[in-house]
Amino acid sequence: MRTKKIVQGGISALTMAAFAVTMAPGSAQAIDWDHGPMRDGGKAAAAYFEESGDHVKVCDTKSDGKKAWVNVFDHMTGKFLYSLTDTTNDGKCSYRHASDGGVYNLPENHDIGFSVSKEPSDNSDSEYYVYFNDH
Ligand SMILES: [Ca+2]
Ligand SMILES: [Ca+2]
Repeated sequence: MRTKKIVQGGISALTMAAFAVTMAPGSAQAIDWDHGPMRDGGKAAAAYFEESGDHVKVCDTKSDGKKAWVNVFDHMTGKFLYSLTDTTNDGKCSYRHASDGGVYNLPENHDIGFSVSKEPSDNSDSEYYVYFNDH
């Protein structure tokens, strides 16, 4: 038991060190997220939404060999807009912004739906979130 505890402590310190290193470059983007983390039931994915600029972020939060996946919908029309995925649980995330144009420029004053899951072949834990995009 005693040995096991020491090993766990070592792993956790390493994880925290890796987290601190990856936080530094990310903070330069300084997006103030309105919503999130939006998680699937198994906590394998975490998605975020910032209405001003239509920023969407998804992070893989479980090393299970499956991608973190968010599908974005116009909840008022039911129209599917786009998918965003993050492949590995490495502290880095995937982003989309209104400045990417097209479907990534989300409709203003519409409810926006976010379906958060693992890759579609295994989305049994998917969760759905809706936010009104009014700024
Ligand atoms: Ca994963
Ligand atoms: Ca990642």
